[in-house]
Amino acid sequence: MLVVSLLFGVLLGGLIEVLQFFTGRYMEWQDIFTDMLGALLGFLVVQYSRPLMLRPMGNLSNPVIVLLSIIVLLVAFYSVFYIVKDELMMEADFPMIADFESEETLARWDNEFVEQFVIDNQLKTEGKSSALVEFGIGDYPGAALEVIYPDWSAYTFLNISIHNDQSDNLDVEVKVYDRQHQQTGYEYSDRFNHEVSIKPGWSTLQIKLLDILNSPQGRTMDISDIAGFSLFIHDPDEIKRIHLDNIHLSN
Ligand SMILES: [Ca+2]
Repeated sequence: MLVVSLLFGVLLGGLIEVLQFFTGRYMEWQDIFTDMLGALLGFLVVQYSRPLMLRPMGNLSNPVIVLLSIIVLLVAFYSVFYIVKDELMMEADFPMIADFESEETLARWDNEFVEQFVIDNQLKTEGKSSALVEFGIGDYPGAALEVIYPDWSAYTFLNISIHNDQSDNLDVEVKVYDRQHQQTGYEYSDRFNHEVSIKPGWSTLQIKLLDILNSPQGRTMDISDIAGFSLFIHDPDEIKRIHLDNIHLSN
């Protein structure tokens, strides 16, 4: 029973990870481990509740086991459904990359290295809302969009609306990289880095995709297989805030 539970967890977890990989998400072994732990926990719950059951273990006519199996299946299939739905939404919105119109799209970002990354309805250049990003004190606080539509080859410019909430200029760095960059170890010379000084208030940053294409040393970036985009600042000595909106490609 334990072996079956673990295998079931690993298989389902693996299926989700493979699906994420093929749709542009990262394969995270940590997630498979979490799925395994979930399966183990499910097994322990079944074991622990065995004395309370009316029928003996080991057959599918046991209502507790059937119920638990249904719950596990529903959770697993909800994850798959959620990923597919988000991928379709991302594809439909493209060449809009991030418009910050819904809370759920924030899940595409890695916001581990910022103090705050929330939808804000006060400031915006597009739609009803933007994202408030708060950078804490540290070496390179920043936010990275890691679930991204990869094929930028039909476009000429990357456009980003940035609101500098401070009353003096703020130096912001933009980073763009392709899948090969991830696979070869995130070398600084192998990605697009662009530092820009943003004046107080709204600015529209327009970056030529040709510059991104030619940025890696010794090769051209695969503009049809973009894997990530991030915004960060260097070593702030106090908390800095910006608003982000309308990150999109254009011709
Ligand atoms: Ca917006």
